[in-house]
Amino acid sequence: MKQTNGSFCVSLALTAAVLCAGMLAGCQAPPIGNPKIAVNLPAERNSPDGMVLGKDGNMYLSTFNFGDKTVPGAIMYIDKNDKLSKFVELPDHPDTERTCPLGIDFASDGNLYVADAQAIVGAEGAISRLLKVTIAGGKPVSVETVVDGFNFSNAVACRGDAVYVTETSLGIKDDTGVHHSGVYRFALSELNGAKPIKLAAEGKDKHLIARLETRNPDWAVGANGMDFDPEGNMYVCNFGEASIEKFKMNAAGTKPVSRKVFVKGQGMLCTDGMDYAADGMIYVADFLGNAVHQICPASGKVNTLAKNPVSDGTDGRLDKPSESRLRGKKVYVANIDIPYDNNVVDAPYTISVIELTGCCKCKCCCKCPKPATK
Ligand SMILES: [Ca+2]
Ligand SMILES: [Ca+2]
Repeated sequence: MKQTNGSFCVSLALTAAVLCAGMLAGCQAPPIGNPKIAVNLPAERNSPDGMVLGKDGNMYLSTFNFGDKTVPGAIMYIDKNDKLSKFVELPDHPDTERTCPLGIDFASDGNLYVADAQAIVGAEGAISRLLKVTIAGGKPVSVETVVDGFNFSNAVACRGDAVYVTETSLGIKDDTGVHHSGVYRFALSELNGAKPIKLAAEGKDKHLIARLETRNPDWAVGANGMDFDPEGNMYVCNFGEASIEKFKMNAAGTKPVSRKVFVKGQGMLCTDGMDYAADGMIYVADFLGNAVHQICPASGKVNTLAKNPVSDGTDGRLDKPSESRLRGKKVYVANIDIPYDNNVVDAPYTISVIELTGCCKCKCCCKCPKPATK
């Protein structure tokens, strides 16, 4: 954004120097789309991230507080009327006395699995975790650590009898400028709170089923958002490459049999949280671009639904979005609003919503016109 704004200012200066001077805000690109505020978060829950639509119709949401570790990480839920309630608080990590929940998903056992990414607040060592929230009768009954030893657990996606977790850094030292990350797969039957799996370091663990490489000197951030399509293909965001990689899996879903870069760039500056949604489209949050994109799985065409200069979140403006998930015709966007990429953590703290109008699919998928937003 800096370069874009800078060049725009230079061209303005050549033709209208007086007008440009002192009007830096006027040099910013105009917003795309018109997101609104779906939920105003309480100030202490100022870092929202992972979301998943429950079978009960509620949108479940992970939250923590980047700057105040005394606020417990928690899973909240947004009901059909966009009312926010607490589902469960998460137990602190014994070393850091905090939890930093990012990706979440429900598995076929009915329980909720949560990535506790200690690394996002700068915790050192492989102490990030996978937590299991056991649910009975729709209520949380316990929270346990089931996998320990991630460098940076991030997205969680469940399919069949397994939980898949992206590892944003494998902790492999590489002097060639390549950042290594990957995807772990755990069978539900392996996950036991009484005896958590302890991952082997540097990508040597047997649960690692895919490796990704990122070559971005500014953003050495690898595997991030992840989801599956109805056929069982696995899509993984490669954050620093601004790409999504598609993995065709074997019949059992235990490992990929082929892979390709499915989409890259096209206005995306990075790929963060991702949803292969019920309308057959992919939604991806672009933290660096401060945008939300819709991608057609058939063509790989990127349609930017919303984008605005980094903001405080007023009126639903995007404020460092990290996840976007569809419910009905609405795309819910978590504005994680953490102090990276020149962002200022600032009130309000919000979940934005983008209302889709018309058909959700693009021309390559059906006969409907290009999707529009209002
Ligand atoms: Ca904000
Ligand atoms: Ca902000």
